[in-house]
Amino acid sequence: MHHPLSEVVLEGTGCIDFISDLHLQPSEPLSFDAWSRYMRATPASSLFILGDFFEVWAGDDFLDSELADFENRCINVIKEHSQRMSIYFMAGNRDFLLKDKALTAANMKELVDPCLLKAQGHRYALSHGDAMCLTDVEYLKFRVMVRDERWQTQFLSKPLEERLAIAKAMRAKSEEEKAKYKSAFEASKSSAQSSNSMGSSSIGLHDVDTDFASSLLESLECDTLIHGHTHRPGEYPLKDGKRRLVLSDWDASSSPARLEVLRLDKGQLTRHTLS
Ligand code: LP5
Ligand code: MN
Repeated sequence: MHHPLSEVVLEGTGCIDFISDLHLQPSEPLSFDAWSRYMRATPASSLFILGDFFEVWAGDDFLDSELADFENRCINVIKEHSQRMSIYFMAGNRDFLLKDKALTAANMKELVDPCLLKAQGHRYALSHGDAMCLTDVEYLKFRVMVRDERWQTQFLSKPLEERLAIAKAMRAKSEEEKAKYKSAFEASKSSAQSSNSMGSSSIGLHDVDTDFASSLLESLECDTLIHGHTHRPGEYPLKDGKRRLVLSDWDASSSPARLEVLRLDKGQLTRHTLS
C-alpha cells in the first residue's frame, strides 16, 4: 500500500527536474520519443511528474489489456530510469485513476496535491494546478465527484471497455466545453468597448486564482509555487515577492514543438527546451 507523500526532503546537490502535461498517448509517438530521449539524457537525480502525464487513464487494470502496449512501454521506461533517479508522480485531472499497481510497476513515489518540496536550501510548493482554478466551477464540482473514494470504487468496478468508452466521452465533452468557453470569450472580447473592460475573466480563460496561490504559499512557508495544467508556461509574480512558475505542456507535433523541462540546479530554476 502506498502512502502518498505530502512532503519530500531531498538532501544533496543533484539537480531536480519538473515536468507535467505530457498527455502521452499512442497517437502521438513523437512526444513519446522526445520524452524517452529526455529520460536517457537528463542529468537529474530526481524527477517530479506533476500530473497529466498520460492523456487519459481509466484504471490500472488497463495495463493487463492487449490494447495497452503503449502505456506499458511508458511504465517500463519510467521503471528503467528509476534505478538511477527518484521519480515522483502527482495525479492530474487526466490520470487521477493511476494508483498503486501502476505506481509499483513504474517504481514511482506518489505525491499528494499540493506537496511541499525542500531541496537545495529552499522550499517549493508543488501542485498540478487544476484545484486552484477557482473560476472553473463546473470542473471543480466534477473533480469533487471523481476524487471521491466511493465514486472511484464504483467506477473501477465497471468493465474496462465501459470505462474506456466513458473516458472517451468525457474527453469529447471536455473539448466541447473548452471550445464553448473560448468562443464566448472571443465574442465578448470583440464586442467590448475597450480592451480593459473584459480582462481575462472567467468567461474564457480559467487560470490559477492568485489569492489562493498566495495563501497556499503562506501556509507551506514557501516563496515559489510550481504547477502545470493551465498550458500557460511562464513566471507570474505574486504578492510579497512570491512567484508562480507554470510548466509547459508537451507537444512534439506542433510547430515549434513544445518540449520543456524546468530544472532546479544549485538553487536556481531554469527552463530547458528539448529537441
Ligand atoms: O482535460 P482538459 O484540458 O480537456 O480540461 C480540463 C477539464 N476536463 C477534465 C476532463 C478530462 O479531460 C477527461 C477525464 C479523463 C479521465 C479518465 C478517467 C475516467 C473518468 C470518467 C468520468 C466520468 O478534467 C475541464 C476544465 C479544463 O481542464 C480547464 O482548463 O474546464 O473540465 C471540464 O470540461 C468538466 C466539465 O466542465 C464538467 C462536466 C461535468 C459532467 C459530469 C458528467 C459525467 C459523465 C460524463 C460522461 C460523458
Ligand atoms: Mn490538467
